Amino acid sequence: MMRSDVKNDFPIFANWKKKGKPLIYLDSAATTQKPQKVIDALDEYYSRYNANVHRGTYELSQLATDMYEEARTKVARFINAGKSESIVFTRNATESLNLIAYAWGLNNLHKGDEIILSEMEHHSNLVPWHIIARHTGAVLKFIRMSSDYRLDLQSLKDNLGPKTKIVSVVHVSNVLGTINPVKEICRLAHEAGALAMVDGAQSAPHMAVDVRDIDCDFYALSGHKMCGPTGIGALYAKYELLEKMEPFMGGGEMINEVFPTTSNYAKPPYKFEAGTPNIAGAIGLKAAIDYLEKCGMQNIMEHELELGDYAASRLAEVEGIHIFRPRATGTGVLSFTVDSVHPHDISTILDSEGIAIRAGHHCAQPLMRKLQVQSTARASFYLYNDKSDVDALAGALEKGIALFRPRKKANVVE
Ligand code: 7TS
Repeated sequence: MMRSDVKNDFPIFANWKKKGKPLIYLDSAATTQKPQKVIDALDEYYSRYNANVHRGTYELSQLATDMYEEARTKVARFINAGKSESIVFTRNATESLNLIAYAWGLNNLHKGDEIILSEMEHHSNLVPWHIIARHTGAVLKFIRMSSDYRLDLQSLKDNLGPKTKIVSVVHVSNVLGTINPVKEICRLAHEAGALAMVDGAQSAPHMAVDVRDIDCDFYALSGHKMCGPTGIGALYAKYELLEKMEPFMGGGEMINEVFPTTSNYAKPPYKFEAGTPNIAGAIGLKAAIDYLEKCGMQNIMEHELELGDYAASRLAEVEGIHIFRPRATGTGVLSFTVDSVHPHDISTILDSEGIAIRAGHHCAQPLMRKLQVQSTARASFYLYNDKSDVDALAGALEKGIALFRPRKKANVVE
Protein backbone atom coordinates (compact mmCIF):
# COMPACT_ATOMS: atom_id res chain seq x y z
CA MET A 1 0.00 0.00 0.00
CA MET A 2 1.21 3.47 -0.85
CA ARG A 3 1.41 5.93 2.06
CA SER A 4 -1.48 8.39 1.85
CA ASP A 5 0.78 11.40 2.56
CA VAL A 6 3.28 10.83 -0.28
CA LYS A 7 2.33 14.17 -1.88
CA ASN A 8 3.88 15.95 1.11
CA ASP A 9 7.31 14.65 0.05
CA PHE A 10 7.07 16.77 -3.14
CA PRO A 11 7.25 20.53 -2.46
CA ILE A 12 5.68 21.47 -5.79
CA PHE A 13 2.26 20.35 -4.57
CA ALA A 14 2.37 22.98 -1.82
CA ASN A 15 3.95 25.63 -4.02
CA TRP A 16 2.03 25.59 -7.30
CA LYS A 17 -1.53 26.76 -7.28
CA LYS A 18 -3.60 27.71 -10.28
CA LYS A 19 -6.29 30.25 -9.36
CA GLY A 20 -6.15 28.86 -5.83
CA LYS A 21 -6.69 25.31 -7.06
CA PRO A 22 -4.20 22.62 -6.05
CA LEU A 23 -2.01 21.01 -8.69
CA ILE A 24 -3.31 17.72 -10.03
CA TYR A 25 -0.31 16.47 -11.95
CA LEU A 26 -1.12 13.73 -14.45
CA ASP A 27 1.84 14.01 -16.80
CA SER A 28 4.46 11.87 -15.09
CA ALA A 29 5.17 9.93 -18.29
CA ALA A 30 6.65 13.20 -19.61
CA THR A 31 8.57 14.00 -16.43
CA THR A 32 7.99 13.33 -12.76
CA GLN A 33 7.95 15.76 -9.86
CA LYS A 34 10.93 15.76 -7.51
CA PRO A 35 10.87 14.85 -3.82
CA GLN A 36 12.56 17.18 -1.33
CA LYS A 37 15.22 14.49 -0.74
CA VAL A 38 16.40 14.81 -4.35
CA ILE A 39 16.39 18.61 -4.23
CA ASP A 40 18.40 18.42 -0.97
CA ALA A 41 20.94 16.03 -2.52
CA LEU A 42 21.60 18.50 -5.36
CA ASP A 43 21.87 21.39 -2.94
CA GLU A 44 24.23 19.44 -0.72
CA TYR A 45 26.52 18.50 -3.61
CA TYR A 46 26.83 22.07 -4.84
CA SER A 47 27.15 23.62 -1.40
CA ARG A 48 29.36 21.02 0.33
CA TYR A 49 31.51 18.94 -2.05
CA ASN A 50 31.40 20.34 -5.57
CA ALA A 51 34.50 19.39 -7.56
CA ASN A 52 35.25 17.66 -10.84
CA VAL A 53 35.53 13.87 -10.76
CA HIS A 54 38.24 11.35 -11.67
CA ARG A 55 41.01 13.95 -12.00
CA GLY A 56 41.58 15.76 -8.74
CA THR A 57 44.30 14.52 -6.42
CA TYR A 58 42.80 16.49 -3.55
CA GLU A 59 40.25 15.35 -0.99
CA LEU A 60 37.31 17.38 -2.23
CA SER A 61 37.56 15.91 -5.71
CA GLN A 62 37.98 12.44 -4.23
CA LEU A 63 34.76 12.92 -2.28
CA ALA A 64 32.85 14.07 -5.39
CA THR A 65 34.27 11.07 -7.30
CA ASP A 66 33.22 8.65 -4.55
CA MET A 67 29.67 10.04 -4.57
CA TYR A 68 29.46 9.89 -8.37
CA GLU A 69 30.67 6.27 -8.40
CA GLU A 70 28.31 5.38 -5.57
CA ALA A 71 25.49 6.63 -7.80
CA ARG A 72 26.67 4.27 -10.54
CA THR A 73 26.63 1.36 -8.09
CA LYS A 74 23.14 2.39 -6.99
CA VAL A 75 21.79 2.35 -10.56
CA ALA A 76 23.48 -1.01 -11.16
CA ARG A 77 21.84 -2.56 -8.08
CA PHE A 78 18.47 -0.97 -8.89
CA ILE A 79 18.22 -2.83 -12.20
CA ASN A 80 20.36 -5.80 -11.07
CA ALA A 81 23.10 -5.08 -13.59
CA GLY A 82 25.59 -7.34 -11.79
CA LYS A 83 28.54 -4.96 -12.05
CA SER A 84 28.59 -1.20 -11.85
CA GLU A 85 30.98 -1.03 -14.84
CA SER A 86 28.02 -2.06 -16.98
CA ILE A 87 26.38 1.32 -16.30
CA VAL A 88 27.23 4.29 -18.50
CA PHE A 89 25.87 7.65 -17.40
CA THR A 90 24.20 9.58 -20.21
CA ARG A 91 21.93 12.62 -20.45
CA ASN A 92 18.70 10.62 -20.78
CA ALA A 93 17.15 7.54 -22.39
CA THR A 94 17.40 9.24 -25.79
CA GLU A 95 21.18 9.52 -25.48
CA SER A 96 21.46 5.92 -24.24
CA LEU A 97 19.57 4.70 -27.30
CA ASN A 98 21.61 6.90 -29.64
CA LEU A 99 24.82 5.67 -28.05
CA ILE A 100 24.01 2.11 -29.08
CA ALA A 101 22.70 3.10 -32.50
CA TYR A 102 25.90 5.02 -33.25
CA ALA A 103 28.66 3.25 -31.31
CA TRP A 104 27.39 -0.27 -32.00
CA GLY A 105 25.20 0.19 -35.09
CA LEU A 106 27.57 2.20 -37.27
CA ASN A 107 30.35 -0.34 -36.76
CA ASN A 108 28.39 -3.57 -36.87
CA LEU A 109 25.63 -3.10 -39.42
CA HIS A 110 26.10 -3.58 -43.15
CA LYS A 111 23.98 -3.32 -46.26
CA GLY A 112 21.00 -5.65 -46.06
CA ASP A 113 21.32 -6.33 -42.30
CA GLU A 114 18.02 -6.09 -40.48
CA ILE A 115 16.99 -4.09 -37.41
CA ILE A 116 13.68 -5.06 -35.81
CA LEU A 117 11.71 -2.44 -33.89
CA SER A 118 8.01 -2.36 -32.98
CA GLU A 119 4.98 -0.36 -34.07
CA MET A 120 4.75 1.33 -30.67
CA GLU A 121 8.21 2.92 -30.41
CA HIS A 122 8.92 6.40 -29.13
CA HIS A 123 10.81 8.49 -31.70
CA SER A 124 13.93 8.03 -29.53
CA ASN A 125 14.06 4.37 -30.50
CA LEU A 126 13.14 5.05 -34.09
CA VAL A 127 14.87 8.13 -35.50
CA PRO A 128 18.42 7.06 -34.46
CA TRP A 129 17.86 3.81 -36.37
CA HIS A 130 16.60 5.75 -39.42
CA ILE A 131 19.91 7.62 -39.42
CA ILE A 132 22.02 4.49 -38.91
CA ALA A 133 20.07 2.58 -41.58
CA ARG A 134 20.74 5.42 -44.02
CA HIS A 135 24.48 5.31 -43.25
CA THR A 136 24.87 1.53 -43.34
CA GLY A 137 22.22 0.31 -45.79
CA ALA A 138 20.56 -1.74 -43.03
CA VAL A 139 16.81 -2.34 -43.27
CA LEU A 140 14.13 -1.67 -40.63
CA LYS A 141 11.38 -4.18 -39.84
CA PHE A 142 8.55 -3.91 -37.35
CA ILE A 143 6.78 -6.13 -34.83
CA ARG A 144 3.07 -5.59 -35.45
CA MET A 145 0.64 -4.47 -32.77
CA SER A 146 -2.60 -6.36 -32.20
CA SER A 147 -6.07 -4.79 -31.87
CA ASP A 148 -5.63 -5.15 -28.07
CA TYR A 149 -2.56 -2.86 -28.20
CA ARG A 150 -0.06 -5.67 -27.59
CA LEU A 151 2.91 -6.79 -29.62
CA ASP A 152 2.21 -9.78 -31.82
CA LEU A 153 5.10 -12.15 -31.12
CA GLN A 154 4.25 -14.21 -34.19
CA SER A 155 5.12 -11.18 -36.28
CA LEU A 156 8.47 -10.96 -34.45
CA LYS A 157 9.10 -14.64 -35.23
CA ASP A 158 8.15 -14.03 -38.87
CA ASN A 159 10.56 -11.11 -39.12
CA LEU A 160 13.51 -12.76 -37.38
CA GLY A 161 16.05 -14.39 -39.65
CA PRO A 162 19.76 -14.76 -40.38
CA LYS A 163 19.99 -11.09 -41.40
CA THR A 164 18.56 -9.81 -38.10
CA LYS A 165 21.33 -8.09 -36.14
CA ILE A 166 19.40 -6.30 -33.40
CA VAL A 167 15.89 -6.19 -31.95
CA SER A 168 15.10 -2.99 -30.04
CA VAL A 169 11.76 -2.55 -28.31
CA VAL A 170 10.06 -0.39 -25.76
CA HIS A 171 9.43 -2.09 -22.40
CA VAL A 172 6.34 -0.03 -21.48
CA SER A 173 4.59 2.09 -24.11
CA ASN A 174 4.36 5.78 -23.19
CA VAL A 175 1.07 6.02 -25.10
CA LEU A 176 -0.72 2.74 -24.37
CA GLY A 177 0.81 1.64 -21.09
CA THR A 178 1.28 -1.83 -22.56
CA ILE A 179 3.95 -3.86 -20.77
CA ASN A 180 5.78 -5.78 -23.46
CA PRO A 181 7.11 -9.32 -22.87
CA VAL A 182 10.72 -8.21 -23.20
CA LYS A 183 12.20 -11.35 -21.67
CA GLU A 184 10.56 -13.48 -24.36
CA ILE A 185 11.50 -10.94 -27.06
CA CYS A 186 15.17 -11.03 -25.96
CA ARG A 187 15.11 -14.84 -25.92
CA LEU A 188 13.76 -14.96 -29.46
CA ALA A 189 16.28 -12.37 -30.65
CA HIS A 190 19.18 -14.31 -29.14
CA GLU A 191 17.92 -17.58 -30.58
CA ALA A 192 18.17 -15.92 -34.01
CA GLY A 193 21.71 -14.72 -33.23
CA ALA A 194 20.72 -11.06 -32.81
CA LEU A 195 21.31 -8.61 -29.97
CA ALA A 196 18.41 -7.18 -27.97
CA MET A 197 17.89 -3.68 -26.60
CA VAL A 198 15.10 -2.50 -24.30
CA ASP A 199 13.90 1.10 -24.01
CA GLY A 200 13.17 1.26 -20.30
CA ALA A 201 12.25 4.96 -20.08
CA GLN A 202 8.74 4.02 -18.89
CA SER A 203 9.56 0.83 -17.00
CA ALA A 204 12.46 1.68 -14.66
CA PRO A 205 10.39 4.36 -12.85
CA HIS A 206 7.37 2.15 -12.30
CA MET A 207 8.34 -1.47 -11.65
CA ALA A 208 11.15 -3.65 -10.37
CA VAL A 209 13.44 -4.26 -13.35
CA ASP A 210 16.02 -7.03 -13.52
CA VAL A 211 18.10 -6.61 -16.66
CA ARG A 212 19.93 -9.91 -16.14
CA ASP A 213 16.68 -11.81 -15.80
CA ILE A 214 15.34 -10.08 -18.94
CA ASP A 215 18.74 -10.93 -20.47
CA CYS A 216 18.77 -7.82 -22.66
CA ASP A 217 22.10 -6.71 -24.07
CA PHE A 218 21.27 -3.02 -23.65
CA TYR A 219 18.73 -1.15 -21.50
CA ALA A 220 18.08 2.62 -21.48
CA LEU A 221 16.57 4.78 -18.72
CA SER A 222 15.99 8.46 -17.91
CA GLY A 223 16.50 9.94 -14.42
CA HIS A 224 13.91 12.69 -14.73
CA LYS A 225 11.09 10.16 -15.26
CA MET A 226 11.89 8.47 -11.94
CA CYS A 227 11.92 11.41 -9.51
CA GLY A 228 15.51 12.31 -10.43
CA PRO A 229 16.90 15.49 -11.98
CA THR A 230 16.79 16.30 -15.68
CA GLY A 231 19.94 15.79 -17.74
CA ILE A 232 20.91 12.41 -16.27
CA GLY A 233 20.17 8.99 -17.70
CA ALA A 234 21.83 5.62 -17.87
CA LEU A 235 22.66 2.89 -20.30
CA TYR A 236 23.09 -0.67 -19.11
CA ALA A 237 25.12 -2.89 -21.42
CA LYS A 238 26.66 -6.31 -21.07
CA TYR A 239 30.27 -5.51 -20.22
CA GLU A 240 31.83 -7.65 -22.93
CA LEU A 241 29.81 -5.73 -25.54
CA LEU A 242 30.94 -2.39 -24.12
CA GLU A 243 34.53 -3.62 -24.31
CA LYS A 244 34.18 -4.42 -28.00
CA MET A 245 32.36 -1.21 -28.93
CA GLU A 246 33.95 1.90 -30.40
CA PRO A 247 33.42 5.12 -28.40
CA PHE A 248 30.40 7.33 -29.08
CA MET A 249 32.14 10.65 -28.39
CA GLY A 250 35.77 11.60 -27.94
CA GLY A 251 37.29 13.99 -25.41
CA GLY A 252 38.57 14.15 -21.86
CA GLU A 253 37.93 11.33 -19.37
CA MET A 254 37.44 8.65 -22.05
CA ILE A 255 41.08 8.15 -23.08
CA ASN A 256 44.05 6.14 -21.97
CA GLU A 257 46.82 7.74 -24.07
CA VAL A 258 46.64 10.47 -26.70
CA PHE A 259 49.24 11.20 -29.42
CA PRO A 260 49.04 13.87 -32.12
CA THR A 261 47.42 11.60 -34.68
CA THR A 262 45.97 8.75 -32.65
CA SER A 263 44.65 7.79 -29.25
CA ASN A 264 43.56 4.75 -27.28
CA TYR A 265 40.74 4.56 -24.84
CA ALA A 266 39.94 4.05 -21.19
CA LYS A 267 38.06 0.94 -20.09
CA PRO A 268 34.24 0.99 -20.06
CA PRO A 269 32.21 2.65 -18.72
CA TYR A 270 34.64 5.63 -18.89
CA LYS A 271 35.25 5.05 -22.60
CA PHE A 272 31.67 6.23 -23.11
CA GLU A 273 31.69 9.21 -20.74
CA ALA A 274 33.62 11.89 -22.63
CA GLY A 275 33.92 15.26 -20.89
CA THR A 276 32.82 16.35 -17.45
CA PRO A 277 29.74 14.30 -16.60
CA ASN A 278 26.54 15.45 -14.92
CA ILE A 279 27.92 14.85 -11.43
CA ALA A 280 25.07 16.56 -9.61
CA GLY A 281 22.57 14.71 -11.78
CA ALA A 282 24.05 11.32 -10.92
CA ILE A 283 24.02 12.17 -7.21
CA GLY A 284 20.42 13.36 -7.52
CA LEU A 285 19.51 10.15 -9.33
CA LYS A 286 20.96 8.13 -6.47
CA ALA A 287 18.77 10.07 -4.04
CA ALA A 288 15.76 9.43 -6.30
CA ILE A 289 16.43 5.69 -6.36
CA ASP A 290 16.85 5.67 -2.56
CA TYR A 291 13.48 7.37 -2.34
CA LEU A 292 11.74 4.98 -4.78
CA GLU A 293 13.21 1.95 -3.04
CA LYS A 294 11.92 3.21 0.29
CA CYS A 295 8.43 3.49 -1.21
CA GLY A 296 8.91 0.00 -2.72
CA MET A 297 8.82 -0.70 -6.45
CA GLN A 298 6.17 -3.38 -6.02
CA ASN A 299 4.00 -0.91 -4.09
CA ILE A 300 4.48 1.74 -6.77
CA MET A 301 3.50 -0.61 -9.56
CA GLU A 302 0.41 -1.92 -7.77
CA HIS A 303 -0.65 1.61 -6.87
CA GLU A 304 -0.36 2.85 -10.46
CA LEU A 305 -2.13 -0.15 -11.88
CA GLU A 306 -4.99 0.38 -9.47
CA LEU A 307 -5.23 4.06 -10.45
CA GLY A 308 -4.98 3.19 -14.15
CA ASP A 309 -7.80 0.66 -13.86
CA TYR A 310 -9.91 3.02 -11.78
CA ALA A 311 -9.35 5.86 -14.26
CA ALA A 312 -10.20 3.61 -17.22
CA SER A 313 -13.51 2.62 -15.58
CA ARG A 314 -14.37 6.19 -14.53
CA LEU A 315 -13.54 7.68 -17.91
CA ALA A 316 -15.41 4.93 -19.77
CA GLU A 317 -18.59 6.69 -18.56
CA VAL A 318 -17.75 9.85 -20.52
CA GLU A 319 -19.89 10.11 -23.65
CA GLY A 320 -17.95 9.70 -26.91
CA ILE A 321 -14.67 8.62 -25.25
CA HIS A 322 -12.22 6.17 -26.86
CA ILE A 323 -9.62 4.66 -24.57
CA PHE A 324 -6.40 3.21 -26.00
CA ARG A 325 -5.30 0.68 -23.40
CA PRO A 326 -4.92 -3.11 -23.34
CA ARG A 327 -7.81 -4.98 -21.68
CA ALA A 328 -5.83 -6.71 -18.93
CA THR A 329 -2.53 -5.63 -17.40
CA GLY A 330 -2.01 -1.99 -18.19
CA THR A 331 -0.12 0.55 -16.12
CA GLY A 332 -0.79 4.06 -14.93
CA VAL A 333 -0.88 5.43 -18.48
CA LEU A 334 -4.22 6.25 -20.05
CA SER A 335 -4.58 7.69 -23.54
CA PHE A 336 -7.95 8.73 -24.88
CA THR A 337 -9.83 10.83 -27.37
CA VAL A 338 -13.32 12.28 -27.11
CA ASP A 339 -15.53 12.59 -30.19
CA SER A 340 -15.64 16.11 -31.61
CA VAL A 341 -13.26 17.59 -29.01
CA HIS A 342 -9.60 18.07 -29.98
CA PRO A 343 -7.11 16.62 -27.45
CA HIS A 344 -5.50 20.06 -27.09
CA ASP A 345 -8.89 21.50 -26.12
CA ILE A 346 -9.30 18.72 -23.56
CA SER A 347 -5.91 19.63 -22.10
CA THR A 348 -6.82 23.34 -22.01
CA ILE A 349 -10.16 22.64 -20.33
CA LEU A 350 -8.44 20.52 -17.69
CA ASP A 351 -5.67 23.05 -17.17
CA SER A 352 -8.24 25.65 -16.19
CA GLU A 353 -9.12 23.27 -13.31
CA GLY A 354 -5.48 22.87 -12.29
CA ILE A 355 -5.19 19.45 -13.94
CA ALA A 356 -2.06 18.85 -16.03
CA ILE A 357 -2.30 16.18 -18.71
CA ARG A 358 -0.47 15.75 -22.02
CA ALA A 359 -2.06 16.15 -25.44
CA GLY A 360 -0.30 15.46 -28.73
CA HIS A 361 1.41 12.65 -30.60
CA HIS A 362 3.62 11.79 -27.61
CA CYS A 363 6.65 11.41 -29.90
CA ALA A 364 5.07 8.33 -31.44
CA GLN A 365 3.76 9.48 -34.81
CA PRO A 366 3.85 6.04 -36.48
CA LEU A 367 1.78 4.67 -33.59
CA MET A 368 -0.71 7.56 -33.94
CA ARG A 369 -1.16 6.63 -37.62
CA LYS A 370 -1.71 3.01 -36.66
CA LEU A 371 -4.35 4.13 -34.14
CA GLN A 372 -5.82 6.33 -36.90
CA VAL A 373 -5.65 9.49 -34.83
CA GLN A 374 -3.47 12.58 -35.09
CA SER A 375 -3.10 12.91 -31.36
CA THR A 376 -4.54 11.75 -28.05
CA ALA A 377 -5.03 13.16 -24.58
CA ARG A 378 -2.99 11.23 -22.01
CA ALA A 379 -3.20 11.05 -18.24
CA SER A 380 -0.27 9.31 -16.58
CA PHE A 381 -0.19 8.47 -12.89
CA TYR A 382 2.64 8.04 -10.43
CA LEU A 383 3.15 7.29 -6.77
CA TYR A 384 1.97 10.75 -5.65
CA ASN A 385 -1.43 10.48 -7.36
CA ASP A 386 -4.51 9.04 -5.72
CA LYS A 387 -8.16 8.30 -6.49
CA SER A 388 -9.19 11.87 -5.73
CA ASP A 389 -7.01 12.97 -8.68
CA VAL A 390 -8.85 10.52 -10.93
CA ASP A 391 -12.21 11.77 -9.64
CA ALA A 392 -11.14 15.36 -10.35
CA LEU A 393 -10.08 14.35 -13.87
CA ALA A 394 -13.37 12.56 -14.59
CA GLY A 395 -15.44 15.41 -13.12
CA ALA A 396 -13.61 18.16 -15.00
CA LEU A 397 -13.79 16.16 -18.23
CA GLU A 398 -17.56 15.62 -17.97
CA LYS A 399 -18.15 19.26 -17.15
CA GLY A 400 -15.69 20.68 -19.66
CA ILE A 401 -16.56 18.71 -22.74
CA ALA A 402 -20.25 19.42 -22.31
CA LEU A 403 -19.31 22.94 -23.46
CA PHE A 404 -18.02 21.57 -26.77
CA ARG A 405 -21.03 19.43 -27.52
CA PRO A 406 -23.61 20.81 -29.99
CA ARG A 407 -26.48 22.12 -27.84
CA LYS A 408 -29.89 20.50 -28.22
CA LYS A 409 -32.33 23.01 -29.73
CA ALA A 410 -34.95 24.31 -27.29
CA ASN A 411 -38.57 23.72 -28.28
CA VAL A 412 -39.82 26.78 -30.00
CA VAL A 413 -43.51 27.57 -29.62
CA GLU A 414 -44.81 29.59 -32.53
N1 7TS B 1 11.34 6.21 -24.65
C1 7TS B 1 10.10 6.30 -24.15
C2 7TS B 1 9.23 5.08 -24.12
C3 7TS B 1 9.62 7.51 -23.67
O1 7TS B 1 8.40 7.58 -23.16
C4 7TS B 1 10.46 8.65 -23.72
C5 7TS B 1 9.96 10.00 -23.30
C6 7TS B 1 11.75 8.49 -24.22
C7 7TS B 1 12.16 7.26 -24.68
C8 7TS B 1 12.72 9.61 -24.24
O2 7TS B 1 13.03 10.01 -22.95
P1 7TS B 1 13.99 11.27 -22.72
O3 7TS B 1 14.07 11.38 -21.25
O4 7TS B 1 15.28 10.90 -23.34
O5 7TS B 1 13.34 12.42 -23.38
N2 7TS B 1 8.58 10.15 -23.31
C9 7TS B 1 7.89 11.30 -23.18
C10 7TS B 1 6.50 11.36 -23.14
O6 7TS B 1 5.76 10.37 -23.20
N3 7TS B 1 6.12 12.65 -23.00
O7 7TS B 1 7.19 13.42 -22.97
C11 7TS B 1 8.32 12.59 -23.08
